[in-house]
Amino acid sequence: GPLEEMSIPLFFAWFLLSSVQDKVGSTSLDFLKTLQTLEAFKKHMSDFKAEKEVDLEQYFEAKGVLHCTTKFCNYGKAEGAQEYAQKQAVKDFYGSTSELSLSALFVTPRTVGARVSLTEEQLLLWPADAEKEAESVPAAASLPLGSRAHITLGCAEGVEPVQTGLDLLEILALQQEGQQGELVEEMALGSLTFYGKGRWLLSLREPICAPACFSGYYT
Ligand code: ACK
Repeated sequence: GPLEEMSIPLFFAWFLLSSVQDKVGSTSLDFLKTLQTLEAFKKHMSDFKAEKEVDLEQYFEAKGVLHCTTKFCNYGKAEGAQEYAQKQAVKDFYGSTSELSLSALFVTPRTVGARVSLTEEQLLLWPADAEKEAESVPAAASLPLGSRAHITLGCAEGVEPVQTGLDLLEILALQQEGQQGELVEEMALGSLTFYGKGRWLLSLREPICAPACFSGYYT
């Protein structure tokens, strides 16, 4: 009935605890600030369809509370939403806190995000078809489970946050095809690689550990 349908959230996710929201947000801003000072970035600025200098801090807009989506349910209307909400692991872990490992930061002309490397236990909450559902990135179907796991840190004007995971999959698919990208620079935070078309990936030397609570988002 309608009451049962209403109990399925817009999406399930790990929500970063407030103590680390600011830390992750400022690490992301520092990265954008540094990136746009690099000559290598300036050289490829036209990928961002900016005529002169692009101010990445202005270019990307934050999208609310930082989280790592496991399943977009659209209140039960999305494919597989009911089945997901009824999974035993979802019930067991609902409301529990675990530590997300942020292993890379990435920037494209559409989004800025963090890659999340899930543990075996966290993968119990990962939908089996999350990577296959990324129709715009066909090669993603053969990537390991959990490859799409990310935190959206910002979106360009007119870009929906669902794009962040697709941008990450695109980069990982290139890596899988053997495209190593162009190692641009060793930064304090880690090594920066360019994959063409405005796609930049910073592999963090020390992953950022972010405690997060698994829950549903309703409003
Ligand atoms: O940044 P995100 O992971 O991308 O978090 C938001 C959240 O759900 C609420 O919109 C994600 N999202 C939206 N649509 C989809 C979709 N079709 N598949 C997977 N994730 C989605 C969005």
